[in-house]
Amino acid sequence: MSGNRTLTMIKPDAVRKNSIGGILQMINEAGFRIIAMKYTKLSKEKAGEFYAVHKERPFYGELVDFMSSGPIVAAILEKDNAVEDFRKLIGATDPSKAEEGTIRKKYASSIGENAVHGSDSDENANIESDFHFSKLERF
Ligand code: 3AN
Repeated sequence: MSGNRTLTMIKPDAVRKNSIGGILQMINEAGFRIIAMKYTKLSKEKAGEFYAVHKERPFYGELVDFMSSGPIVAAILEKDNAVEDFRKLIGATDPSKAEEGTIRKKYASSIGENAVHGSDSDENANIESDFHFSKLERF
């Protein structure tokens, strides 16, 4: 059975462009409820830890530098079938391939600076939620 929670981050590029409000509106209008949320900044070390699964990829260094380049918004979102439905809402990793009506189509500028993160499995949603939030920060 698929789970009902996912973890998102509004990335530094979208925060710099003042897109937090627009992105949160799209998330709420798509039927996701916010369970936890914080405005924070990842150190290089924490960004490296978050993306450790991509350690061997050629873009890992770039990704860690970018994700620690400015503040982000992290949030846990709730909805039936959350992981899959949120991946649909954010659109393809490469914004030039993202469908009309998706967050990345509207707010992302490149494959590296692509505005939002969404967990890719229920297991990772749990791991990533625990990375950002204690149990007491969830409502
Ligand atoms: P997604 O975020 O759609 O799950 P992943 O898991 O393949 O995509 O990649 C994680 C993150 O790594 C992406 N959000 C993006 O910021 C970055 N990334 C992926 N592919 C590239 C690439 N070819 N060049 C630079 N950054 C990339």
